[in-house]
Formats: sequence, C-alpha cells, structure tokens
Amino acid sequence: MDRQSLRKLQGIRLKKMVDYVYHNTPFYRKKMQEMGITPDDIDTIDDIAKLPFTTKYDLRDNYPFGLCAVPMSQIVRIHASSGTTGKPTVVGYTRKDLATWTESISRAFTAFGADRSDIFQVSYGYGLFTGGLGAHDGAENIGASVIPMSSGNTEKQITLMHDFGSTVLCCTPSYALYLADAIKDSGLPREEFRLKAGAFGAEPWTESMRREIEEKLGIKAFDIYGLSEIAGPGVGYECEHQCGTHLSEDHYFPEIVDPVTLLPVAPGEPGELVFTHLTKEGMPLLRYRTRDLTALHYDTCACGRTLVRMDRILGRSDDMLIIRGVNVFPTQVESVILEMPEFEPHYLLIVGRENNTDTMELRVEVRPDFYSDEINKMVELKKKLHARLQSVLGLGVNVKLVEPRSIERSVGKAKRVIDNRKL
Ligand code: DLL
Repeated sequence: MDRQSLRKLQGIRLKKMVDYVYHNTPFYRKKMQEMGITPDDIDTIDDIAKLPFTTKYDLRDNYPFGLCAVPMSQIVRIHASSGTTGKPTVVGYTRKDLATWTESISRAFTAFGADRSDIFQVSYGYGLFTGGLGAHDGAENIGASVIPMSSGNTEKQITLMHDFGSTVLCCTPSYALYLADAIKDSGLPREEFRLKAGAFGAEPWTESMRREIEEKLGIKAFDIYGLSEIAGPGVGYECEHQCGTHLSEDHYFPEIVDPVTLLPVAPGEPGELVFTHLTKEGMPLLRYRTRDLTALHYDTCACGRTLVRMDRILGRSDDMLIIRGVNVFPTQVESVILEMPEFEPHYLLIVGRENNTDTMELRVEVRPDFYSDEINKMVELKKKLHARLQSVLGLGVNVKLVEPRSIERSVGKAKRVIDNRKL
C-alpha cells in the first residue's frame, strides 16, 4: 500500500479507535475530558498529536484489568511483563487480538523466508512472557511444524534440533550464541543440522553478534521486535535486505518523540518510540511510551514493503535492564530489599556477560544488627534474599552480602547499576 493510502487507512482506524476507547475505557474518557477533547476532534492520522500519552505507570495504577475495554468474558488470553515494582504489567487479548498478533508474527516469519515446509524450534519461554506462545501461533499459522521447546534444557534442545531437523530457531540472540557453543561442544557434526534461519529478539543485540551467530550456526539471523503492551513479538521484523525493522503500522501506529519535551522529532531523527493501537479490542492503548530509543525511516525498502523501517533499539529512556531476555527494573530489586528488615537500602547491581550469557550480581549492605561473623547465618540470609529475588524477578541473581557502610555513597543521584556488557 502506498504511503498516502496507508495514512488514510490509519486515520480511519484512529478515529474509530478513539471513539471506541472514549466509550469503553473510563481511564481514557477521563483523560480526554481533562484535556478538553472528544472523538470528534480526530479526523486524520495527524490528529494523533492531540491525544494523551500512556505510560507503564498508568498500567500499574490500573492493575490488573483496569485498562481493558471489554468485559473479562471477551478476554481469551492474559500475558504479563515486568512492572517497575512488585506487580507485573498485565495485558488482555480478545480472540480477534490474538488473530491480529498471530498475523503480525506470520508476516515476520514469511519475511524470513519460512513457509509450511519449515520446522520451527520455539525456544522462547512459554508462559506469561509473550515470546513462546507468540512465536508458536505465528509459525503454526503459516502451516509450519512447531516444536514447543520453551527456554532452557540446552542438552535436549540440541538433541531435538538435530534429530527432528529443526530449520528455524526462535530464541533470544544471547541464547542462540550459547546454543551455538554448546552444539560445538556436543561433538555432533554441524552438517547433520538443518537449521537455516533464526528469529531473534526480546533483547538488544548488535551487528557483530549477528555475524557471530550466523558464522557459528551457519544460518541467516533475523531481528524480530515487540513488546507485551502492544502485542508481543512481531510488532516489527526484518526483511531479506536487513536494513531496518519493518513495523506493522496498519495495526500499531508508531511515532518518535523527544523523551523530555514529548514533541515529535523529524523523520530519521532518534527519539522515544511511541505506539497507538489502531485495531486492538481487549486493551487498546493510545500513544504508549515504549521507552525504547530508535529512529524511523519512511523511504520504500528494496524488498518492496512500504511499511516504515525502524533502526535497531539504541537504548532506553528509563533504567530497565534485559537480563537473559527477562526485563528487570532496579526498582523491583529495591522493593525486595526494602521489604526485608535485614538490609540497608544501599545496593549495587553489576551486570556482565560470560560465555554469551548475561550475569547479574547484587551487592547489598546488611544492617549492623543482622551482620554476623557466623558463616551459617550469612549463608541463610543470602539464600533467603536469593529466593525472594527469584520469585519477584523470575531470574537467579548472584547475591553478595557486604558489610554495613561498604557501598560507596553518592552525593548526587545514586549509581545503582553498572552494566559491563558491550552492547
Ligand atoms: O520481549 C516480546 C518479544 C518476544 C520480542 C520475543 C521479540 C521476541 P517484553 O518482555 O514486553 O516483550 O519486552 C519488551 O524488550 O520494549 C525492548 O526494550 C526489548 N526488545 C524486544 N525485542 C527487541 C529487539 C518482548 N529485537 C522490550 N531488539 C522492548 C532490541 C528488544 N530490544
């Protein structure tokens, strides 16, 4: 579709969407009333600038289902991602939403050259995370055979990849590198594997990681982008030219704004990516601030797709970390420390990468009345904190208990995170 027709379609869908949320999501009606706007103020896609922004805090404040525009009887799937503190960010999908999302992922897999003759090994986690079930539905929809592996259990991953002849691997890029090394160590000859392509995303990665994955696995590695609040994987994907990530902007309308002034930036300029749902029923969001920093390019791609192309994610405008594909906010760690009387609110998170796997160490000060020379007591305390972090973050953290007053105090903004990964 040429850009003019696409913008017209986006305008028609936006008008319908604004009318829909005004009448079905009290949160948006209130926001629009406060701003003095009604659905009648929206005619073309340019009118999007009149609409309010939505943030992760709005989702938290309306936890769990306050932003749903339909009764629960119409919600057929619930996913969730990390919130900024203890509670997750929740998303509800209707049957139609699942179909739209599945279509978006199918577009991605088709762009990667996959079809019904392929065998997909889905090694993203299945569960509240959108990676596993999303990739699963997208692959099944194009008629491919799906191996629903989920993440972990590397030895079995390799055995089945070898024995079943998987041709497309779906996982995080860091796990792909880890798998590549494990395949080498397994002693199984590479020519006995049939893998030809990979759908890698859920975390930032670089061109040099792409080259390493392609070389080690002998495949073509594609980027797939998405976020739970908007749909999951498949919001964007690369084509065979790999000159940016095409966004499915007929369903998810993208804007780039300055993260401080919130004003739109010129096309091609970097800023924060913002999405508006154009077709969602269950939990449509207006101008959702993703916090991902990138730029958009509107010239037509050599592949012929007219969908806008997004640069790689350059970073975030908040402090969210992605550790082994799991989103972690330092504030989540802080809330665990604050709820346990044994610890001072002084901590440091040190993130690194060993053998292509992210590592996270937490150094936290023990309060003087709990600090002890007895090793057993300290080991018990460490285990308790480790277990609590595991349950809140869904991630193992290497906990190091340190003496009171041993973490450097800062005079200004405390530095809580040291990220030594070179991304
Ligand atoms: O990570 C959805 C997904 C699953 C995408 C599988 C691709 C593959 P969330 O857990 O909500 O959803 O995390 C969304 O992850 O805002 C980005 O910061 C980051 N992210 C996702 N894909 C990419 C990518 C899934 N290809 C957050 N490159 C997003 C860089 C990515 N960052």
